[in-house]
Order: sequence, then C-alpha cells, then structure tokens
Amino acid sequence: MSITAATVQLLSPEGQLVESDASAEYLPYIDALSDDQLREFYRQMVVVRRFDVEATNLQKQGELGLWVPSIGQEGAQVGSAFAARPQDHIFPSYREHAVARIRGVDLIGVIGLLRGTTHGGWNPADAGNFHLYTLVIGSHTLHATGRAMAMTLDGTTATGDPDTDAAVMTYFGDGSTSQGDVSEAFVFAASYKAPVVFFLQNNHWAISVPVSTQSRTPLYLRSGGFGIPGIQIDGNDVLASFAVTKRNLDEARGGDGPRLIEALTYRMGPHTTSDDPVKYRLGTEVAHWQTRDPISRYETWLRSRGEGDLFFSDVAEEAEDFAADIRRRTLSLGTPSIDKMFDFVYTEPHAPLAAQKQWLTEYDASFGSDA
Ligand SMILES: Cc1ncc(C[n+]2csc(CCOP(=O)(O)OP(=O)(O)O)c2C)c(N)n1
Repeated sequence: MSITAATVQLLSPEGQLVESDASAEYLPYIDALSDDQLREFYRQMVVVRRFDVEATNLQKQGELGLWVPSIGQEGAQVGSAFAARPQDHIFPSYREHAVARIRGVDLIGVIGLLRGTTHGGWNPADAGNFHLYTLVIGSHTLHATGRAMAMTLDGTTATGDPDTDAAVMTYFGDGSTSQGDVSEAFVFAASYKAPVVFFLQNNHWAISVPVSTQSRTPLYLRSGGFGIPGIQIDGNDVLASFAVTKRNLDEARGGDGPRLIEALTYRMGPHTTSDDPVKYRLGTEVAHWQTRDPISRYETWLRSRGEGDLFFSDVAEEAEDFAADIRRRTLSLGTPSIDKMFDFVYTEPHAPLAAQKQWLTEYDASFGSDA
C-alpha cells in the first residue's frame, strides 16, 4: 500500500516540506515546536536505530535469545511518542523500542526480556505509564480500551483540563488487525466513547504474509464501520506522525472518542532475528523503502534549516556511547536462571513441569562449572 492523496505527509522523502491542504492543517503543530524539540526527534531516531543494531549483534553473538528489530519504523514511533502527554497510558506490542525510551524505559529492560533474565523488564508506573510488551498480537488493544473506559468512568479525562485529562494510545501491526481482539476493541472503544488512539504501524509484513493478503482495503478505512474516524499518514515522516497523533490524542482527551491512525511504514529488517525475509520478499521492494527512510529525509530537512555538522556528529557519538553502554550492561546481566523459566508458569506446583525442570537442571549441570 502506498502513499495516496489521502495520506497525510508533511515531509517528502526528499526532505522537503509538502504543500497541500493537509499540510496547511497540520504544519501549525510543527511550527509550535522549538528548535530543541525538533533536534530531539532526530536524536531519538538515531540513538534507537544504533541500539537496534547493537541488540541484533548481541543476539548473533549468543547474548540474547531473540531480537525484534524496529529499523525503519523510527519516524512513526518517535513522532507519535512525543505527541503523548505524561499522564497518558501507552500499550505497546513488542517492537516499540523508541516509544519505550521516550516514555522513560531504561532499554536494558527490553534487553533483559529478550535475554530471559526478566519476564517483564520495567514497572509501567516508573516508566511513563508505558505498559509491558505484549507478544500475543492484538490482545493489548483490548487492555488499552479497558484502561480508556476506566478513565471515562473514573472521570480522569474530558474535564477540560489539558494538564490532567488523560488518553490511551496502543501500538499494533497490520497483521494484528486480522485478530478478532482488534475488532472487539473497536466495538468497545466506540460504544463507550473511550479516549483511545489506535496507532497502527502498517510495516507491510506480518512475518511472511503481506498486508495485501491481510486486507483488501486500506486499513485506516476499517474503523469507519465501527464508528471510529480513521486517518492514514506517511509513517516514515516523523513530522506527520507527531502532528496527526497530537491532534488525535487531544480529541480523545477532550471527550470526542476513539481514533485510528494508520502509519504507512516498512520493516527494513527481519521480523525477528529468527526470520530470513529474503525467502519471501524482493530486494527491489526493500530498496524502494530505503529511499523513503525516516532519518535521512529528516536530516536533509534539518540541514536545510541551518543545522550544522557538529550537531550530527554529536548525535552519532552519543549513539555509539549508548550502544557501548548497552553492550557492557548486557554482558553483566548474567545468565537467565532455570528457576525463572519454570517457577511462574503455574501458581501451584505441577508434577510434569517439576520433572522437566529437574531434567533441565541436571542437563545444565552436566556441562560442569564452565557452562
Ligand atoms: C495471537 C497470536 N497469534 C499469532 C502469533 C504469532 N505471531 C507473532 S508476530 C506475528 C505477526 C504480527 O504482524 P504485525 O501485527 O503486522 O506486526 P509486526 O510484527 O509486523 O510488527 C504473528 C502472527 C502471536 N504472537 N499471537
């Protein structure tokens, strides 16, 4: 699915501001940002991309069980994350590393999750109400909707006070929309006029299934039948992601009900480090999306506004330092304990599970102390 006249785009792939009715409507949100805020968009995109590369390397070197790269999706994530207010609640899937960082999650928590040293990784109450990653695709759109319904019932939203009124935003993928949970979330959100923004990152692939198989219509049109306004944005345009999400969250907090944003983006890497995308997609498709990269177009735009080499080299250095720090801290996380793998599966002891645990403990011990 590609950009059409209906897609909100503020910054073209060539790094120039777009002149259109939509941009006239949304550019005031960008004009209200300071130079520091605009620089911060770039900084976060670059640091998280470098983090992603480091985590992939760590997985290849046997330090993580799995990695879930977000490369290519930084524009959608950074723009939307900065549009949220501190009191909002965010329900992610498993690829939202940039959103996690912006909300205040120490990304070593994500690393620990994929190393197996923790089942959670962070406490949402200490991490900007950024809830735990969810692997059961689509299920968290219901959790998000329930949270938003509670806000309405508790009166913590739509009071007219922008400093306290809260909303919920949930991130999910194109493949998840085929899960019944997402449709059920739409029903409840619409019925209860819940303040929830459904932020759909259409990265064009659900593992090896293309979005063209998942839906015969553009996904942003799907919510209309549920009574939820939907809008499509160029998800590789950090400015469009910020402006449109800001407007939609404001409307949700103001009592207008739920909204769907479909961000057209692309998963540049594999689904996870266990996946080989060469088996199911063409290099020409990947090359096409490389020309639409969210970071390079934004760099071009910042340079055209007068940002100099020093800023870009500082950010590159910060990203290197961040990656080095993550590597050092990953190596000191230790080895996941066998107990952790078994002890939280059932509340009561369970004979077959106990037997499995004993087998693994003995097998592990058979390697001696060097294992
Ligand atoms: C309920 C459920 N069914 C199947 C899976 C296996 N699964 C994991 S990721 C995935 C594809 C998800 O694609 P999408 O929603 O587009 O998100 P993306 O991974 O591309 O970000 C599937 C089918 C799962 N985790 N949960």
